[in-house]
Amino acid sequence: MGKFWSFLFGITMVACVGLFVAAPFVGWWMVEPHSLHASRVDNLFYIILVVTGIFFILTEGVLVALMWAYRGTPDLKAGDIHKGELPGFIRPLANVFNTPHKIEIAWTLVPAAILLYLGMAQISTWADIKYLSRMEKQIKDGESPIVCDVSARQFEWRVRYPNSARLKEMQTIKANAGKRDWEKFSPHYDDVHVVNEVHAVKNKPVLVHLSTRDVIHSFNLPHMRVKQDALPGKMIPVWFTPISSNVDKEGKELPGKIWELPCAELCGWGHVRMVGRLYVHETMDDYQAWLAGVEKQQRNGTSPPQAVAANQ
Ligand SMILES: [Cu+2]
Repeated sequence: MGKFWSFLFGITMVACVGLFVAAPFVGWWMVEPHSLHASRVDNLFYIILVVTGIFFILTEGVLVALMWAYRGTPDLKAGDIHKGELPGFIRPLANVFNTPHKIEIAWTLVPAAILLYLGMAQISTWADIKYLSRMEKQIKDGESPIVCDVSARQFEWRVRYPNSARLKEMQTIKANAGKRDWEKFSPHYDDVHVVNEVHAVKNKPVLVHLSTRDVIHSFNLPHMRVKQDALPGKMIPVWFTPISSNVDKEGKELPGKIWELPCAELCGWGHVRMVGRLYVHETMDDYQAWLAGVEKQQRNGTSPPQAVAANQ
């Protein structure tokens, strides 16, 4: 029985590490990144993974070794001093941190230093992804983002786009008007409404005005490394630039290129089926062709019933 616990903890540690090593090869890892800022988010993720991984192995290793060294033996009675030997690899550490006071200083200062580093390391990435003023700088002069309005509700994403005529108008406006433009482009009777579909163009910034009609939802585009909560009463700008497309000329998804938009906040009983799709068109012409198609459907009253409902 004495060896049982150190075996159990040892096997758990090896299994956890093994799972991380095997995950990328069996498709259990993160989805492929396809946006401009994705690699920066991934780098932060890997830094944290390495730090936590090293400390997980270190602390579990010490735990397992000590459980082994000081395992119970049948002749051990309560009050006996255990004859176990400190495992060799812990000895140098144990010689330095030989009082509870020193150990406590170490386990306070080391995590504090690491947390401080992680806090500092993410600042510029966070600012570039989340501060609206940075978005305006990232968009080149004379280029306007694809703008849409995503309003979440139990249990779907309702998306509103400016129609073709207004899109042309918007494309000529200086990009850094990003936020202010929205005042001008607030709901119009001829806007294009779709449900659970976000459309974008390769290498073109997308500016989503995110809101919710009921509870908190979370707008999550894993392939874009975008995740933002939609909060009641707030309109939150979200932006990203896709760097690859996933649909053909007809707007159909290429094989293996289904990019989902799941809700990442448990928002009620239908949460699991609250999944939209992201369609990134190769060119602006393809996007406009798609937009014109939906407009025509809406004019003729042949748009899908959901989209009609969204119009009301
Ligand atoms: Cu939701």
